[in-house]
Amino acid sequence: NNSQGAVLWFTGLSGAGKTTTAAAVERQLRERGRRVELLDGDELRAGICKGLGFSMEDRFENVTRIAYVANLLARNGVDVLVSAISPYRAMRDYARERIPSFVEIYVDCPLHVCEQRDVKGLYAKARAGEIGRFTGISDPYEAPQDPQLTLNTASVPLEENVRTVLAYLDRKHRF
Ligand code: GGZ
Repeated sequence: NNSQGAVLWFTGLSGAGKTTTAAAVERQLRERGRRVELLDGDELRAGICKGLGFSMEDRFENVTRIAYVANLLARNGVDVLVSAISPYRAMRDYARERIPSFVEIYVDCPLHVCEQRDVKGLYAKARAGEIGRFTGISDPYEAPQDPQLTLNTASVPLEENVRTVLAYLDRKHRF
């Protein structure tokens, strides 16, 4: 169906490369003339998800709001790239059930690599106990069991992962 946009749902640990990969895919889709929106969990937490913390309930609420907006956009023909840890299987199942064009993309990167990167210094703070409930350290991450795509960002270059996503869309959504 061409009128429905795809929702590419990037899930994975903090620092795994969800936003970097999604942003690179976004650029490629724009170049192909598609209308695209990137919904980034971390950014939306300053906007429509303001005030939410990192308890299980708040993370569910966060993902519920993101899924709602993603679905609105997708049904109007916009491709949506979601970048959110979305650590629980149940919350991703919730999004999948509501979004017909949902594509689960597991951004797979070993914890120790994310921790070495520690782009924002959050892992160090989590290890020091300065941030509680930090995903992968003191809070769970349930890896997808049957994602449409798995992108390994520790061993595969960004460009190759982008090509994998685009090839998938060509195959399944006839972009
Ligand atoms: C996980 C946290 C936490 C805790 C702050 N646990 O890598 P980042 O920094 O830029 O993105 C992470 C972001 C997580 O927001 P999400 O909306 O993606 O999470 S969820 O889907 O679970 O609702 C991280 C930062 O916020 N961050 N504290 N305790 N990540």
